[in-house]
Amino acid sequence: MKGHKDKSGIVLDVRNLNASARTAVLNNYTGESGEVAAALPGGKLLKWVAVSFCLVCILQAALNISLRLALRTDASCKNLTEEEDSLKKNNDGKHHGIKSPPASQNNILTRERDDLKRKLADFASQNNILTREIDDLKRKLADFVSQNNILTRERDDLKRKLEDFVHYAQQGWQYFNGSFYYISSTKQNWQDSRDDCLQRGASLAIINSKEEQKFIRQQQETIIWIGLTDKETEGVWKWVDETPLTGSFWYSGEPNNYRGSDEDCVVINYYNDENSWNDAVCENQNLWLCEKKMVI
Ligand code: MMA
Ligand code: CA
Repeated sequence: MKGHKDKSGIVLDVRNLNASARTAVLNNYTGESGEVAAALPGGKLLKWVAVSFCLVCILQAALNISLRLALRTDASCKNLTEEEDSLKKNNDGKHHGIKSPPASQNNILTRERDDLKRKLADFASQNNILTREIDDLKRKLADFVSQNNILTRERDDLKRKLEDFVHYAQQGWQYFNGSFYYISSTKQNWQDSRDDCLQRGASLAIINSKEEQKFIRQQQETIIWIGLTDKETEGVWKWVDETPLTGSFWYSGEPNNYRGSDEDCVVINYYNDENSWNDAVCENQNLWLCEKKMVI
């Protein structure tokens, strides 16, 4: 066999190569001295081919592994996404009623609905009770307000009465059985005396009982006008408050219109006697007795 031997001793047959390939091979295998190597370096080429082949194989293997891994990851990702979507749908359905719930879910909802219905009924009944209670309280409040108004009026009334008591007591009036009495320190005719008592918020004394008659006689030391007159109709005696005379304490022989004089006004004259009244001329000047009835 005719061929070229390279440094490793491998024989490279170039006879079957075409002209250009042969030239290339031979150029590659030119010696250090520039002359064409008698034996072509076929061993080195083979080595490179083998190495290249190995590299290609390794690359192929790496590619395979990468592709497999990529595919597997892609598949598992797809699985996970599907699973996630399914869970999402399920969850959305629960909350928004998009998806009809399973039977157990339906039972729970029915129970919840019934519970809420019962609670609503309870609330309605409780509401009725509270409404009645509110109405009751409103009525009670109105009663309290009205009672309060009555008590306020009573308090104000008592206040005024107390103020009256203080006022008359401080002015030196004497209190007896529901009335204050005052004997003047100056003398006037009957009409002026009457007017003076009115100005003091009182009237000339009106005597309605033995006790009152006795009390007045004990207070006086002289003749005093009282609130009895027959000025309007002779012989018809009337108190200044327009009430007629029922019980009287005329002194013996009175009233007498003494010797034809017009005696129309009454004085307590004979104060040592229980029957102490005398009819006298109204223009006479006398002390007078005012009475202020205190309504308790
Ligand atoms: C006085 C006078 C009269 C009374 C007689 C009684 C003198 O007049 O007070 O009114 O009736 O006394 O004697
Ligand atoms: Ca008389």
